[in-house]
Amino acid sequence: MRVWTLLWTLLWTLGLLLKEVQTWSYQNGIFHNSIWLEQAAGVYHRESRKGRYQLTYKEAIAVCKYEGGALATYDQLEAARQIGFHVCSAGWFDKGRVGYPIVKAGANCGFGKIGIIDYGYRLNKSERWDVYCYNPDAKECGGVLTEPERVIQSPGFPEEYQDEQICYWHIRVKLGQRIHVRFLEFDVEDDTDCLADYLEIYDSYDDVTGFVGRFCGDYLPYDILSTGNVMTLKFLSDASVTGGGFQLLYKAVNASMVSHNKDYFN
Ligand SMILES: [Ca+2]
Repeated sequence: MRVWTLLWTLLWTLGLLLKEVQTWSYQNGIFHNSIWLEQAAGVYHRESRKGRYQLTYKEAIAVCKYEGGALATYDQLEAARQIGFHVCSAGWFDKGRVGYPIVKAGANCGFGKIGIIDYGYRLNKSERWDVYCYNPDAKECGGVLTEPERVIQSPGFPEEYQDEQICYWHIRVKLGQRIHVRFLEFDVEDDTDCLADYLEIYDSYDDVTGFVGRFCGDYLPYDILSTGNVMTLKFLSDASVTGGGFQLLYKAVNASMVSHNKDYFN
């Protein structure tokens, strides 16, 4: 009897998972939900706050350690790759090795190969790359949001946010819907080009494609409407000077209604 109950629960969970998977997006045959996969496998990709390929080996170790993790091993990276983790950026991983995980062969990435594209153990640890970290218990602010309507706030709001925050919010509403974002309050350390603290918005389910804008200062950004049913928000604060934070409201709107120029918030 107990075996049947167990089996039933297992099948049910599997069914739910499969149902979920169907709603996620494939792009060029690649399972493009790397963030969820990152969480599932505990492996994730980070670049320096200064941009791509800026981390020495020592700095790469510090990035992972800061978030409570460690450099991913080759096996961890490969395990993540096998469930679809695909990133087209070379990063440090365990023992001073550099490479990146490729799921689908492409001319512009991975030399047309699939697997871990392995640059090997680097003799020069001052070379600058991104990094692959491993932390199955990573607890960050942000999350995956599927509600049709919700308020998103900077960590600790209405208190000031703290230094050294990294948050990712991935919004996914129903297929055929779009996401309308309205800012309610906004006060993020002001800086030319928003290099210190910022909120970035992507019209996609990752922070790789569909860049919409980077915001800081205390002007309320304009409303934003996604083109599809997914959106990503990334908030980052550096080591000093904070601000009041931000609060915004997103709402799912039916794509067919958008052309009527309605104000969905009234
Ligand atoms: Ca700051």
